[in-house]
Amino acid sequence: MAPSPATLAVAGDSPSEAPGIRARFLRDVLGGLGRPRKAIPSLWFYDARGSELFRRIMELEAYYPTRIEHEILASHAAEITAPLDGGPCTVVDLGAGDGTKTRLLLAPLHGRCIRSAYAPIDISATALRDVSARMSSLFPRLPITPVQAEYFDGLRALHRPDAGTLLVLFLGSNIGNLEAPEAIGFLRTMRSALRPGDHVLVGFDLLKDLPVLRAAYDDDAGVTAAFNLNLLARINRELDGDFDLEAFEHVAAFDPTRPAMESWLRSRRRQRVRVAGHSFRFEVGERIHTEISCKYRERDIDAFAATAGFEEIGRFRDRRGWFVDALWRVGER
Ligand code: AVI
Repeated sequence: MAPSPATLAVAGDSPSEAPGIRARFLRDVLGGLGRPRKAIPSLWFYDARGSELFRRIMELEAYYPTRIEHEILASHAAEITAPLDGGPCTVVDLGAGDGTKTRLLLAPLHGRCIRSAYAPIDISATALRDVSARMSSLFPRLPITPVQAEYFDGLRALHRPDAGTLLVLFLGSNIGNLEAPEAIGFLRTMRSALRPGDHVLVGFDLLKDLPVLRAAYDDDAGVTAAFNLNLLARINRELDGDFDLEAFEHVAAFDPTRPAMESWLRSRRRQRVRVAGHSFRFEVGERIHTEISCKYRERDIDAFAATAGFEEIGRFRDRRGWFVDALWRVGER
């Protein structure tokens, strides 16, 4: 099971920051643990500790996607931003993180567009404040419009004449954390929230040798294992759970049918766990599905663009062909 597109943007929030988030977390956990094949959506990984662990994952030698996408953007920033030359434009970040990749694209636009602006969209005020502060120290004259909203509401809110053409960034192969039908739904909704002439840059992690994939999702230093197990710690803390973290282990495996790397938490023993007053039984070896990270073929990217109704205008790859950033345009209806 993967995060639902409608809720992707709540990933990093704490209950106190956005009312209703705890209720959604509780619903997902009770519903997910009550199913015959237990599953919890991966968007709940990203509390403060989970976000910190993900930052550490991105620095691991074994976790190649961040490094490689950075390389792609650094070497192709001028070509990626060329279609936006001229008129006013706004770079819109869906899931900005620390903005390290985004700034590679802002730099060429800043000098060339009549007026360029930056609009990170996030439901989390903290994430918005951090990324906005970082960008404004890098580009002191860049207008920054942080939008505190779910992704698509935020995109619609940006339809103002002064925003100009939008370049929407959905990087890091975040799309891969959605099952294919959900990814299509997500892209279609994004398409419907944009106007002709707007552009989208989407990162896709490509299918590659299994040892490379396995090492990326089950690193020797155990950071990915800690990231996965932190979900149980979050449930204990926020939903009054009593998971024994020692009694579960991280499992990552490749599913060739999707294809995707998948993560689970496997029970080391027969046990009962309570969450918010509800009891759940685990057999030895029983697993909770926590994440899918789809790996794509180039033809999958063609199909996504066509099905979601975008025109592809550029595809940017690293030297080894491990990762693609696809640049799409919204055509006239
Ligand atoms: C955020 N997302 C694209 C990462 C991925 O590769 O699926 C999350 C992650 N999970 C384990 N390692 C990294």
